[in-house]
Amino acid sequence: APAYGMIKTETQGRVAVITLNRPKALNALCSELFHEINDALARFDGDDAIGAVVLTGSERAFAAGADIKEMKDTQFIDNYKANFLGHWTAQISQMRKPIIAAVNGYALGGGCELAMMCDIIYAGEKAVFGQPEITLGVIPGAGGTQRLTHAVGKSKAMEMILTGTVNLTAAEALSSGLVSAVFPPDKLVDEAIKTAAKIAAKGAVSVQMAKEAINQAFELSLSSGLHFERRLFQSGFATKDQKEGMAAFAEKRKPNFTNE
Ligand code: CO8
Repeated sequence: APAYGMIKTETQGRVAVITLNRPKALNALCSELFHEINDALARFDGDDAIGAVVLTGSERAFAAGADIKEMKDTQFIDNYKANFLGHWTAQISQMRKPIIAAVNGYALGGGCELAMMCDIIYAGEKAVFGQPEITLGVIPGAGGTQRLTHAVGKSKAMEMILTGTVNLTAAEALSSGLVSAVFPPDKLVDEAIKTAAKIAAKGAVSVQMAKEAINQAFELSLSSGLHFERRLFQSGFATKDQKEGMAAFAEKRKPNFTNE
């Protein structure tokens, strides 16, 4: 593995764990940090030995947003030409393998957006989700106005983003559907790894198809989405994993998926 300075990576069986490790700035997302996240994500997405990824931070902060000090003096023309934020988010948006965000502490601004780019979010009991960009004179720039609205509905998203100070606790994030489970802070990452391991033990092709189909629910009409799902479902019968999974059920044994 490459020598990273701002993240740590490890693998546990078929699960890869990426830990943001810029504690002095509460994991504020600077170019260097994002470059490392993207590099690790690309590496794990291309590694057949990995079936799912867990992305986490520290107990104090998942990430306190984009690095305000780094971007404060940048100009429109440079951000526009470099497609600022677009180039940061391309890799994570095109990941074929599932990513679970394990969020302890602050997930603010770009930190909340980074969590929402993941496929599943688990929260520690003290997690805080918020979009404070308006207090800095700007708006969310990496999906906050879109993904948060899908997750928690218009009124709550408006309240959070327009005030910049109405945040969600872990319990509120759970009841609004932004996260799917809440755990004690010290158990959070292990629980995320457990779920990731469960997913990584399934047939990788069906996992990838399922993720692709669910994501189309945000893009397509119902009939087009159902059509997309049905075609993928039908093509599943071209895989060895389908034959193996159904044979194993009929023979009352555990399937041995080969990801083909
Ligand atoms: N950028 C740069 N440095 C930061 C950031 C940040 N976003 N957040 C915290 N830090 C630094 C602080 O400056 C401080 O550094 P130093 O010790 O050198 O002064 C250190 O981290 C510790 O922070 P605090 O002393 O402030 O710690 P507190 O416990 O008092 O407060 C808070 C914690 C509430 C999280 C506070 O730090 C805070 O409000 N941070 C800023 C939160 C924010 O406004 N985030 C939004 C940023 S804008 C954004 O994200 C745009 C979207 C871009 C998309 C990104 C792509 C995915």
